Amino acid sequence: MRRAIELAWGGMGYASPNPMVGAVIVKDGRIIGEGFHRRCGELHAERDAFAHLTEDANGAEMYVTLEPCCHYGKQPPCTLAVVEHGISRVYVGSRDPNPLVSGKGAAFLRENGIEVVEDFLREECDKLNPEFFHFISTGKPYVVMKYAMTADGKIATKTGDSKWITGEAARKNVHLERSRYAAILAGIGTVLADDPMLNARIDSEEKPGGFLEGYDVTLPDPVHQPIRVVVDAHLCIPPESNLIRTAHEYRTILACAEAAEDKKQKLMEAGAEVISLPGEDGEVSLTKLMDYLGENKIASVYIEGGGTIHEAAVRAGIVQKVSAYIGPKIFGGSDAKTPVEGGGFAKVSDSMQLHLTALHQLGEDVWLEYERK
Ligand code: AOF
Ligand code: ZN
Repeated sequence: MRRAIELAWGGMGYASPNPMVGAVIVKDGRIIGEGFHRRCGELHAERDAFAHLTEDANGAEMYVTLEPCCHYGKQPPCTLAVVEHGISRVYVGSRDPNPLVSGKGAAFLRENGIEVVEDFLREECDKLNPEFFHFISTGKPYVVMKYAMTADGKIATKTGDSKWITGEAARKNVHLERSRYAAILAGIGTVLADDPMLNARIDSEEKPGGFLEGYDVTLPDPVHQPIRVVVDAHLCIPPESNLIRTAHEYRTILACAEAAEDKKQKLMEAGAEVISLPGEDGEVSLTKLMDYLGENKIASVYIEGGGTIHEAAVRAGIVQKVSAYIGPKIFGGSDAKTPVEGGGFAKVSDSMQLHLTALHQLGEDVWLEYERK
């Protein structure tokens, strides 16, 4: 099953909005087939493993990180292939919350005389797909709020200088995270200040390290690039910015509140998609934006704010996970920005409550992962 997990990561980014899934077929203690779900719309992991068999699978066992599907979607049911190949026992990691599958896949296998062992390394398998689990049950993207701060909780000095707060290993891990999620979102403040590319810069040839340390993963080549989403109420983004210059190359969505038609037209000609989603306060409604992204099958969003956009996301209640990096520096200064600005909560009892799910050391930096309670 560990091998199946490693294979599953090979679909990082591309499998979305489907889950990442890996499968391994074992006969007499030997691996005779391996597969994974490479890209949404393509073969599921089980059928990919059957397509790579080195010998007949009759009587063999299968390890699969997610309950095999039993419905016709873009692909035919995996359960049929498992039965047809004469598999005797299936070890299943995660359960599939998709109502078309949930429990029915395992039941179908059992009805056909196959032994099914469920919840096998489930916790580890579940770590592959929190985005999918959230998206399939809510129709909304899984939102991750990311920031890098100093040991005294600042994301820039009082003059706005922020390069760099964390070291090389932490920044590599950020590029892995960018490649994992379907979209990356920033506010216009960040775009004007940093002129970022918001792409994933990873060498697929290298062992990925970071959150994949300890796994023998081959990343897709080229790695997946996230869709770039900019929250820009009045369309102030400069046409000569890195994001707009490369909007034909990487899908770029500009969410505005209200904007002049000629500005809109110009940015669309440059390759950006422009949508108007005004909230009651004249700003962009993040709630409407998440609805829009969900309807467009964009299943996860990595927010690399700005304290302003982070505060808006926290206030809108859309954040499912926090990814916090802490660098070994002190900036000080009451005017130096912090990860979540705005008005803030008045009472501890009203604040956003988190579960610490992981704590890693990356070089001299600390990386904390939290889930919303
Ligand atoms: C599996 N193995 O590798 C994956 C599964 O539209 P489709 O046909 O690709 O089906 C998508 C659904 O199938 C998805 O929502 C999830 O429930 C399941 N994904 N199942 O047996 C796989 N990727
Ligand atoms: Zn399937």
